Amino acid sequence: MNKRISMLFTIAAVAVMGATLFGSTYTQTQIAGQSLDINKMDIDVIEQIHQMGGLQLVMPQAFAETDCGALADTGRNVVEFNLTGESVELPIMGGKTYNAMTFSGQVPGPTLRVTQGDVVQMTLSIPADEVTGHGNDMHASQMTALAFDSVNPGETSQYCYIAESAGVFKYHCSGVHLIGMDQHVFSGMYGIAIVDPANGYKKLMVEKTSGSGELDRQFYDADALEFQLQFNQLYLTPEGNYDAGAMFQHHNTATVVNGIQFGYVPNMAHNLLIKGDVNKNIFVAQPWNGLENKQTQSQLLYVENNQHVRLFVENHGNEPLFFHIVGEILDRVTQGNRVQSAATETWLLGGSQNMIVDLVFDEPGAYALVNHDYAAIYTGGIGLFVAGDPFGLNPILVEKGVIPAPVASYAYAFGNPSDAVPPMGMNSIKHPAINIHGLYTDDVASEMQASGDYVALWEEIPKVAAMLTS
Ligand SMILES: [Cu+2]
Repeated sequence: MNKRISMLFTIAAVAVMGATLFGSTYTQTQIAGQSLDINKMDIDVIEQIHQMGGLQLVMPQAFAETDCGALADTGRNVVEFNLTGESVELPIMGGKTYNAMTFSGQVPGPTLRVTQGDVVQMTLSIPADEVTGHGNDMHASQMTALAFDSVNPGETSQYCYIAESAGVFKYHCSGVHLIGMDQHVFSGMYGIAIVDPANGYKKLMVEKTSGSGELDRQFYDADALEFQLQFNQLYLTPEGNYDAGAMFQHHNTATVVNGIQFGYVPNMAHNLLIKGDVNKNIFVAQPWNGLENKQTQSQLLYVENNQHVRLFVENHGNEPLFFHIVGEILDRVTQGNRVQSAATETWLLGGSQNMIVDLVFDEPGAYALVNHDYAAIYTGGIGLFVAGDPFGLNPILVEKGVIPAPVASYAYAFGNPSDAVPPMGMNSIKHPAINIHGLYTDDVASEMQASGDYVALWEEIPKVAAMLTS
């Protein structure tokens, strides 16, 4: 496309966006008819504006930044990020389903992980039978929002950008020309991009007092066991449809972590291990208890004691997130690539805000991560980390042959939930095993199982139970 035509399209697109944002009395037909018919535009007028410097207003650099070929030619590392926009039915608490919209059949969408300076090549495909168009606004990019315009069913669109800033960044559907963006996001079309700092993460310093009461600084290597925790709300009618009225009044019907209410709490297998009875719950709320839930059976987050743990946390919701871990102190909070706090009890994230939490779990035990808004806790905004072997299970697991030798965390026996584990980055400690857990369609879960990289606990738990009771 030559530059003049590009500019014309850009001007037209600005008009469309302006009309969509501010001109609520316009119909889409009027907008399209008015702004996209370049044959009726006065080329001389455009040229005059150009000579006056007026086109600076539409950020000419954006042409280069969205040009995938030009960016690839710079020699930078190019990372492809392919997404499909599809509406599906997914389970919610209480045995029902809701009408979800997803990136690639899962909520949240797949996590993108790149290094600062990489080129991201984002491709969004919408199947021909999809009921609506979808867009994708990636907050890790710094380019004109025009590139995020929606893609129609049966079509594919692509844009490229350089991930210039390190940190955690939301991406989300931008609706159909911004219309319905709220519905699409709260129905599940959100995810994160993690941009690792070009020079890697920093080692962690934890300041404590030693046994004699002396001030003591302990240092942990930059490599860490990593988790991702994405908070959001659901606004649903009893029939499982998006309830815009509830959203406008901030009356959410559920708080979700990685798409699920109470997704990281014990299940019947944990009941059996700790209480000796699958029916004796060990936690106040265990709504995803049974094997029949398959990939949505609740699972716990396992860490070792004295291990550097790094959490990538994003608040996708309309409500504030008061992130707290019961029984722990957040040893370091980083936003972007700058430390914001050390040794803080709770950190506040507003809507579409994120942070990286570094911490060490010193003592064996169960530690609840919460949104310390009590309404959020009781509607699902809680999950459990289990550090070390607080229940003294190592001897019995070894004796019964579940594991060959004592382990530093239960992750070695059962794995950590896949939806809480981000892709590996430059300072990632590999999880001992990863189990299939998440708000996935059955197709997504089947593909993960077929890959052989993940443990399907709904098949393994009966085998472990048989070993334990033999
Ligand atoms: Cu959408």
